[in-house]
Amino acid sequence: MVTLTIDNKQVSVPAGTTILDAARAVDIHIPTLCYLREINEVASCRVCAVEVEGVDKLATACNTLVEEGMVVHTNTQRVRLTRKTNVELILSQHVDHCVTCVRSGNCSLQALSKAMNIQSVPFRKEATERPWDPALPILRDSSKCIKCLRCVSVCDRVQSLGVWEVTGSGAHTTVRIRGGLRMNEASCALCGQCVVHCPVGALRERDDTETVFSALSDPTKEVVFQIAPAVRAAWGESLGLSPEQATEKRLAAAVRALGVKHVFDTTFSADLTILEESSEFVERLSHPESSKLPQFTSCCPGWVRFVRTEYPELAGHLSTAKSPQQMFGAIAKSYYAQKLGKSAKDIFCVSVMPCVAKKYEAATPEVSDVADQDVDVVLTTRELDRMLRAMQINVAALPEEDFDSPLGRGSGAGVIFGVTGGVMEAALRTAYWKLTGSNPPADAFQDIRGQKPWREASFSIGETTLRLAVASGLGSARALMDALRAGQVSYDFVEVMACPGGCSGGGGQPIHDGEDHAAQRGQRLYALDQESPIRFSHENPTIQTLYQEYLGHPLSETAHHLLHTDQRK
Ligand code: HC0
Ligand code: SF4
Repeated sequence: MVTLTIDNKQVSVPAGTTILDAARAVDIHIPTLCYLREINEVASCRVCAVEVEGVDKLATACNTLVEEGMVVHTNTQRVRLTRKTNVELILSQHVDHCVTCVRSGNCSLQALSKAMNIQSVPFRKEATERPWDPALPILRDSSKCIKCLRCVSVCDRVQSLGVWEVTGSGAHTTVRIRGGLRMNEASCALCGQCVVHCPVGALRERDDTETVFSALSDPTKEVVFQIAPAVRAAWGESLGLSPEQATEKRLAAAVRALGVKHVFDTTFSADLTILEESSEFVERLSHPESSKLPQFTSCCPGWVRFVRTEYPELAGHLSTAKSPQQMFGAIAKSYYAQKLGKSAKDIFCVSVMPCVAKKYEAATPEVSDVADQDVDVVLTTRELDRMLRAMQINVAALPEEDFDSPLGRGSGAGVIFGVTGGVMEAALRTAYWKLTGSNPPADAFQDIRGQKPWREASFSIGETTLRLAVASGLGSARALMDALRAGQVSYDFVEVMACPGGCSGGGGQPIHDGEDHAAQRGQRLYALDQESPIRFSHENPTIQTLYQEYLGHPLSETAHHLLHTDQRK
């Protein structure tokens, strides 16, 4: 242990601790801006400056390690003025259009400026905002970039894609797409991790809320909403609701309060995905000579994009099952349209997703089979928040309501799609039933749970032993794929989600700067699964009816037409 003094308090911490963490251990707050634990510890903003006795220059607390006998002051006049000057310098490089900025009220620079009582900025920068490339769901506004380098580090160190690079130095430092490419030319997975780690409004998702408001006021449209599993674990966070208030049923009521008549649940089509994907898996297992094993899950568009661009020779391992989002769109515009006595063009299908890449997926032609786009608009969890605010809805006061029928009912297996490992676990519950004719205990496969970025398990089902792997975060996915390609590992089934923690930690979820909420949200989904009266996708009565009335059986011709795609295209 190392003992030091911070603001006259004695503190003992393990060797290798930073001054920042040592201070936090005794409740002394040192502000930070660019810092992201274990991801970005470059001290580029110098907002965490502190004075160390006997050292001339101020130290940066986030990356200076403690030393025995060190005496640190975090709140002297010199420290305060230096921090203030550093923030003023950053502000002079940042176009502060706060009133129209999507991050206003949730911006670390705005909060610091207020905390440091900065009331004017000596220099002002001109706005150089670029127009959207409408093909892409992510926009970078370089006039708001504060060169904290978080996007560079997250994309490089967590996602292994290195889309961003730094050029120039000093006041001329710029962050740009590597090699000066445009975003659509870069190997971006569109995961949105750079967006959720940007402390300001320099990176954001395309805002599609007005398109949805227009559809809601169009009397010729039946607006059908689907809400993704992981949204229920996070939607209340930015609306100031406690977890007890932010229930699924209050979420259904909130969406209905926007004027939506058909409030459905992607958990329903997650069950449908499981029926198709586990049937495909059992099929591949029974023909190992001619089948591509391991089978890869295919519901995460960031992952699918990653496989196609980085490992195209392995794209045939992706399940042909479409994602729950796209299956929902196809069923809403065919089966459900018929039930309403309408045609596909009358249905306007909106999905609320914790994901930015889902906007791209919905616009991909090969996953739409009923209309030009089976899902018309994808909103992130953050955009849902904006719509509720724009409509002045007091969500906390809404009584709980049920989702609509029939596409509003899902099983606990469908709910856990939103947490890393959940798709695999849900698929195994149904694969077991398919292989043995009876259900396993619902929690039989829980060894695959956890937040370890790449984990393995094996389970015996009847005569068969299955070797499984789960990864979340594309850096872990790359390690797994490289090992697979080199023959160092061998699996039957692999689940990958592009975002660390799975959809719970998705790039469209509420932003809590520098904090990771994925694991906590995942626990809420597991709790909902436990409480669910149906724990198996194949026991969802709505799914059973859908097959009886419309699809026939899993992998039928109709199912192939509506629910599958060639992921190698
Ligand atoms: Fe998925 Fe996801 S990607 S797991 O398959 O949860 O269900 O489509 O909606 O939420 O985004 C499912 C699909 C989601 C989430 C996401 C989740
Ligand atoms: Fe990198 Fe994901 Fe951002 Fe694309 S969306 S630049 S892959 S972090």
